[in-house]
Amino acid sequence: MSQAESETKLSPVEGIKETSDYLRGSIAEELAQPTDAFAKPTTQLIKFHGSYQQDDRENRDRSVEGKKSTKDYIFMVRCRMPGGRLTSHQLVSLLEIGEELANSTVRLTTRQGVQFHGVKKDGLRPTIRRINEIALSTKNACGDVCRNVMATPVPIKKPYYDEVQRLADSLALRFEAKSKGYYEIWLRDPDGAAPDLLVGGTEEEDVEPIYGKVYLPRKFKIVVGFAFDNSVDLYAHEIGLMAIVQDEKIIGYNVIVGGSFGVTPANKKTFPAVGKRMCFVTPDQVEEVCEAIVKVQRDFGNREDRKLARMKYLIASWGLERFRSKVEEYYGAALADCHAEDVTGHDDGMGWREQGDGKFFYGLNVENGRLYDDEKIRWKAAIREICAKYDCPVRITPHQSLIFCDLPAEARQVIYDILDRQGVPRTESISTVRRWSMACVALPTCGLAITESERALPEIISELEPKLTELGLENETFTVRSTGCPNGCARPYNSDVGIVGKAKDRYTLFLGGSVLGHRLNFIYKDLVPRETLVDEIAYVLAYFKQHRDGGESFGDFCARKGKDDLLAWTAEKFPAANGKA
Ligand code: SRM
Ligand code: SF4
Repeated sequence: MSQAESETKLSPVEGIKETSDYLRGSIAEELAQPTDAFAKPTTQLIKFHGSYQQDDRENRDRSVEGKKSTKDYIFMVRCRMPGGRLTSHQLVSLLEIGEELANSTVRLTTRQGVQFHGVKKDGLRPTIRRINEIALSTKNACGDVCRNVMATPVPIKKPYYDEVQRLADSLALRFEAKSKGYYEIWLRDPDGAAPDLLVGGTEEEDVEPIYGKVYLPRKFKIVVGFAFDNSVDLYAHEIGLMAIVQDEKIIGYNVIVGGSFGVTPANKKTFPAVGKRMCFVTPDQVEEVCEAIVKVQRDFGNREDRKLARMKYLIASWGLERFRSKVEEYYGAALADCHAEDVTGHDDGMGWREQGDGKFFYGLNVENGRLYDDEKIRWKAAIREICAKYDCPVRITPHQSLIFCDLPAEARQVIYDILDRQGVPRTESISTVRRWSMACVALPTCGLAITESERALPEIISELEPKLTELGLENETFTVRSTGCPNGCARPYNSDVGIVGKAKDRYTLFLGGSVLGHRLNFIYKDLVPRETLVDEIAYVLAYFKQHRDGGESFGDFCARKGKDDLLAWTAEKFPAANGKA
C-alpha cells in the first residue's frame, strides 16, 4: 500500500506526487494531446516544472464558435536564477522569448526571478526549451521544493558580496530536484527534429536524495543577505542566512527560520510570520545545516492540510527549542547561539554607483517589475540598447528591478540618453515612495487574486505623491507593498505600509512594519475602499509629520503609537476617516 493510501488524511497533492514517478505523471502524454489545458492532477505536477495553468480572467465571458466557452487557458512560466544573476545575452533572450511565446511582456519577480504570462499549452515545451538553451531553468521555480535562492544583489566588489552569491548558487544546486523527468518531458524533442538537450542520461533510476518521492510538504524558501543590507528580507522566508562580516570576511551566518507570509484570513489557524533567530553556523557548516532544516521540514511538516504545511507551523507547534534540537539531531552536532548582530540596513541598489573596482553599476527601478514597450515607455527597447552596448552582467533585485553591472564611467550619460529616448523614467527622476513600492501580479492572470494590485499601485502612488509633498515628506523612505490577495507575494506584512486585497476594490491596510523587514506590521483598517485608501494613509502621515520622534521612520512611528492611538488621532483630526473600516 502506498504511503498516500495508508494515511488517509494526506492532502490530495501528496497522492499526486507519490504516484507521479518523480514528477512525470502524464505530462508528456497530455502535452501531445490537442487540448488547451491539462487535467487537474497534472496542473499540480506542472508547477514542479515551473508552470502554472491559469486563465485570462478578463476573457471569461468569451464565446467560441457560437457557444459559451470554457476558460481561455494560458500558462505562467517562471524561471529562476540564484541571486537574480543574468548575462546581457540571457536578459535579451528572455525578452525575445516573451515576445515570441508569451504575451510579449516579461515580469521581474519579488524573488529575483522572471515570469512569462500568456503562454499557450502548445508553447510550453518551446518556452522551456528556449529557457534551458540560454542556460537558465524553470526547475525549482515553483512546486514543493526549495525555490529560487535569493542573495544580496548589489554588485559591490568585495569578497564577501561574491561569497553570498556563491552560496546562493551552491544551495540552489544542492536543493535542485534531481528527477530526470524534467529533461525527458521538456528537453527531448518528441518528433526528433531538434537535438536532445538531455543532461545526464535517463537510464539510471531517479533518486531524490534530499526530497524523496513525495518532495516537501510545501514550498520552501532560502535567502542569503547581510545585517547591513537586508534587501532579501531575511525574516520572510523558511531560512534567512544573515552573513556576519568581520575584517572583510564572512565568519559565519545567523540562521533565521520559519518566516513566511501566506495567510487565509477566514482560517484562524493561519498567520504570517517573521522568522526566528535560531543559531549561528560557520561557513563550513552552513549548507549541511540548511539540509538538516529542509529534512526536518520534509519529515515533520504537515502533509494533511496544505494551508498549515509551511515550516512556520511546525515551529509554532513544536516551539523553537524543540525544532532546533531536531535540526541538531539531523545535523549530528550541537549548534552555537546566534551572533548578536541584527539587521541595520537595506540597500536597494538603485541609481548610479561606483562598485569598488573603478567600474560602476546602475540600478534601474522597474515599476512593479513589468517590462513592456508601449507608445510612452519602451523598457524592452532601452534594455536591448544598454545590453547591446555594454554586454554587461545584470542582476534582478528583490524589489523587482534591474542592476546593470561593470560599467565604465562614460556609460552613465549614455544610459541616461537611452532611457530618455525610450521614455523610461530614470531612477533618479522617480519619487522616493514609488522607488520603495512594489506590487504582486494579481489580475488578470493570477487565479487567486481578489482584486487589482500591479495595475492599481501606480495610480495609488500617483495619488500619494502630492500628499507627501504637501506634508514635506517627499524624501521620506518607507516601503509600500501591495497584493491582490492575502497570500503576500509582494511581502506586504513587514513593510511600513501594506495594502492587501480583501474584497473587490477593497483592501486591508497594514501599518507599522519597517524598511529593515524585521517585524510584522498590524492591521490598521480592514476593507478600505480603493477610493479612500490614499486618504487613510495620508491622515496617518499627517500625524507622523507632527509627532514623529526625531528621525524616527514612518513604520517605527506607527509601531510605537499602535493601532488604537493612530485611530483615535486620525478620527479626531479627520472626521472623514471615521467609520471607514
Ligand atoms: Fe507568490 C502563489 C506570484 C513571491 C506567497 N504567487 C502565487 C501564484 C503562483 C498564484 C497561484 O498559486 O495560483 C502567483 C502567480 C501570479 C501570476 O499570475 O503570475 C504568485 N509570488 C508571485 C510573484 C510573481 C509575485 C511578484 O509580483 O513578483 C513572486 C514570484 C517569486 C519567484 O520568482 O519565485 C511571488 N509569493 C511570493 C512571496 C515573496 C517571496 O517569496 O519572497 C510570497 C510570500 C512569502 C511566502 O512564501 O510566504 C508568496 N504565493 C504566495 C502564496 C502563499 C503561500 C502560503 O504559505 O500560504 C501563494 C499561494 C499558495 O502557495 O497557495 C502564492
Ligand atoms: Fe496572486 Fe495573491 Fe500572490 Fe498577488 S498575492 S500574485 S493576488 S496569489
